[in-house]
Amino acid sequence: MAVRTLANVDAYAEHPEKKVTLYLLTLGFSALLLGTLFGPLQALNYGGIDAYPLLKPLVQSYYQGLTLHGVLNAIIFTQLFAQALLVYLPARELRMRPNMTLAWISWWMAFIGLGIAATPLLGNAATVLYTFYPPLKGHWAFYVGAAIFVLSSWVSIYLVLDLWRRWKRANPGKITPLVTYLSLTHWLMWFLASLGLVVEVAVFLIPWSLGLVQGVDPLLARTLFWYTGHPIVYFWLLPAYVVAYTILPRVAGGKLISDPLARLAFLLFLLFSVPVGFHHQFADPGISPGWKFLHTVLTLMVAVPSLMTAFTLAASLERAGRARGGKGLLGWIRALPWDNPVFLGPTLGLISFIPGGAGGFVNASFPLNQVIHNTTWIVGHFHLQVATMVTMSAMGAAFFLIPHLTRKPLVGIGYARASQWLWFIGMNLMGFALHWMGYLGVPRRAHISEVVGQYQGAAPFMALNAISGVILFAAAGFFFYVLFATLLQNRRLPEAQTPEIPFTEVVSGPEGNRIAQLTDRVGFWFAVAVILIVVAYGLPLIQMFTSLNPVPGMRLW
Ligand code: HEM
Ligand SMILES: [Cu+2]
Repeated sequence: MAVRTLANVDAYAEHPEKKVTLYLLTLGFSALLLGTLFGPLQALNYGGIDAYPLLKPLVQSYYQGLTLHGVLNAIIFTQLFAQALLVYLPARELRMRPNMTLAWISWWMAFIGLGIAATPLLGNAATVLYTFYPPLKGHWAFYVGAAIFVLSSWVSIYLVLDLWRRWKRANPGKITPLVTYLSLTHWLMWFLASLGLVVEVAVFLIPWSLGLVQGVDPLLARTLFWYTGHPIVYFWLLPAYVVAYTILPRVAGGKLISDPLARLAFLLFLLFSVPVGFHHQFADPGISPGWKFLHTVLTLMVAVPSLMTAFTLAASLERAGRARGGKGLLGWIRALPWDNPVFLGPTLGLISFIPGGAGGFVNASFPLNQVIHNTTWIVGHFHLQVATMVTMSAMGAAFFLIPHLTRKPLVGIGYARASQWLWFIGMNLMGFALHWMGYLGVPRRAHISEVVGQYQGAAPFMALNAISGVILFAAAGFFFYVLFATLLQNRRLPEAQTPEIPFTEVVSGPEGNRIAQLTDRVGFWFAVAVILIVVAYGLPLIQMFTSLNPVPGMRLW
């Protein structure tokens, strides 16, 4: 008896990977908490209300806050969530333990890298936004910390590859299980994708910020940045898709319609996520329109797996709704479990992804981009994508993952529900307003509340921004209350009641399916992905590397 009680005290004895997952998740959500604090203030700014004089001396400028917002939310939180979810889920699915030494190394690298980068950010020595385009020059610690943080994700790549290889060896001839397949393609894609950023930071920005070289070529730096900068959004998105494909159907009370289609979508992401970055450089000089056009076409290709996803998931949810007794054309929608916050997060996120994705087509269409480039339209677009779809899926996942990892039951389910609805409403209102203002020509990344008079035509939409800022502040408050009240309580469920990960069953499985078998040739597809990248980036990069034109850095803040 005594022994059993003791075992109960160390909740992680049997599953040490739970603890490292919890650490990654908690660090990620803490970054989100700090980063999100600035969001409502930015929304007020775009509503003509200036709260920044109140923040001095803690925060020196609007732009310092915006740098923290972008870095903590879009880089730190997203990566940590991917590292937590997409190592843990495959381990659980395969019933195997990841290499724990390396798992902890990945956590420490993330933690230390974050600490190093945070110091100059908080000290106003790297107010360069999360894109840190040269010649704006931040403190070296910002680049060094960011590099260590990103390299931590390479350890996660290795962890999943290692799990997969061990499983394959033990199960020769079998098709990779679904969650593991999705995670594996995600990590392989990220390996290829991250190379641009790693080269930009290691070869150019770090030596430059340390004073070892005098200048950096802005065009090459931006090209390397966007080589990673587009696929990084799929790196953020795919963990949300894993939740949507492999968990949501079960939570909705149904099954995933098709396992092979899910694999095919992720395979297409592996192939087409990277060779598209010039759609962020339509307005850049020094890249010929032919290359920009090629990237436009490839960008439209990478929309295909998301369109597929829309159909597969909508069909799975419809099936779930009908299984729950929903009748008629729309009755299945009402029958879904709208009172379950685990369902609400990813589902409301997916709904927001529809207008979000539509805007993405506009952004990607070469000439149309001229209308909205660098306006608030872009901010409206990606808040529907990353700040809604990805973030809400992570919130939904936290509602079941944290009880699963800690055996602590969710506290305040009503607040959890409210947080999801308010986040959804707030983001969609703000997204609408920012799109419209962008269309009217209001620039993004601007402390416009200092010059309100200039944008009178946008007044109604500015009012909407201010309102959505207040709604989102409440949404964030409710969510973080639930999160931390759950984590900090002492109650634990008995061992036997540990909630399991609600992995979905599938209607049509991979066995004997041609597509599933083809997709499982991971090495071959990886090689195809490399070839596509060489085709889309090889020549332009060679040209840029052989005609470098470095310019000195500046600090304008
Ligand atoms: C309370 C919720 C949030 C609100 C009200 C909010 C609001 C805003 C606003 C108004 C801007 C535009 C600032 C400007 O261009 O000057 C902005 C920028 C941005 N937000 Fe959010 N946001 C929120 C949450 C998030 C989340 C959860 C993420 C990502 C996971 C995110 C990622 C970003 C990024 C990447 C930028 C661009 C930063 C830049 O241009 O350098 N935001 N946000
Ligand atoms: Cu992009």
